[in-house]
Amino acid sequence: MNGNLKLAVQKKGRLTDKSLELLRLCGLDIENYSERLVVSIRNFPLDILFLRDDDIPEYVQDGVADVGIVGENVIFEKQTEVKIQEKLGFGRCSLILAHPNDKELKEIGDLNGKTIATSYPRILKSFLDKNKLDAKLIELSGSVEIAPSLGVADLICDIVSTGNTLMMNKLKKSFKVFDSEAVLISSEKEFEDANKKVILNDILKRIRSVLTARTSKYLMMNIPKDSLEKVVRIIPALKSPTVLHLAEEHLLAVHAVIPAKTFWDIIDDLKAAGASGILLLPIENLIQ
Ligand code: PRT
Ligand code: ZN
Repeated sequence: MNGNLKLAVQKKGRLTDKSLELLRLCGLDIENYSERLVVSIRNFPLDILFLRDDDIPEYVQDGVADVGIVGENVIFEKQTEVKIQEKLGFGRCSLILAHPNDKELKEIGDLNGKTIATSYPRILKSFLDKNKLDAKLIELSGSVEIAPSLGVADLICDIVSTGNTLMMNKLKKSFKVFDSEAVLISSEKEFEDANKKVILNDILKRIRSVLTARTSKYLMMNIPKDSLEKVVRIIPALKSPTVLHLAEEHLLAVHAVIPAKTFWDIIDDLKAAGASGILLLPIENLIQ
């Protein structure tokens, strides 16, 4: 026991690289971790435990790990008692019901009497119960998408992100069961070691700063002095823009942090107001 916060991360899979990238952006110096079960961070009181994603909710619930990064789909399937501390904005996917292209499914009631193959029996069962549906459930641990063509099931209930797997297996989406993304979880119970709470709050503060920075950009431009009022009205800045004098007297430089997605909506208005030399830069961290 070294007093470090123990964070469980998927050992090898879709969430591994993104989880480690997020931690690196939080300033954590992660050494080469290949094939190691536990890695201690040199410049932060944190140990990373590399585990199968299916085990992470239970390990966090039982206190083997203090916190973990895992998909919401796994948490709900495992029905563990854990607290979601932060949604992390990656690993986005949906659990959906799909059926062969040449079949029809008009309304949700048409699921009655059907056979559905899935690796998510608990989530599917609660969806069926909530909608008062009576369908037969077949649990498969993988390759769920081939179940209809093998004649094993009428439908599947599986994770989809791009939809390519459905297309390649001639399947069509019918109903969405739920949306998922990677989240940071902790146990429902308070930590016994108060210092771990301090470490968790520090890492959460850093994660939130990285996440806000991802959706924000730094906008810079030069404008004619007399356009200032107009330009300030156009910019959807998070805080009041910075205005700087330039060597050329009739010009001003304006800098602002804006929500990234608004850039293309305001660019024409900025140009019409006389803005020139417009630059949009990424932000690594943003402390509000
Ligand atoms: O070995 P371990 O048990 O740790 O990993 P795993 O194989 O169980 O999980 P992994 O690495 O495949 O996925 C980890 C997590 O990533 C999942 O629990 C989800 O939260 C999330 N995620 C995001 C996905 C997908 N996108 C995804 N597309 N998980 C699985 N898929 C699979 C899906 O099951 C289907 O087979 O990809 C296929 C569909 O993808 P598209 O792009 O063709 O629609
Ligand atoms: Zn898994």
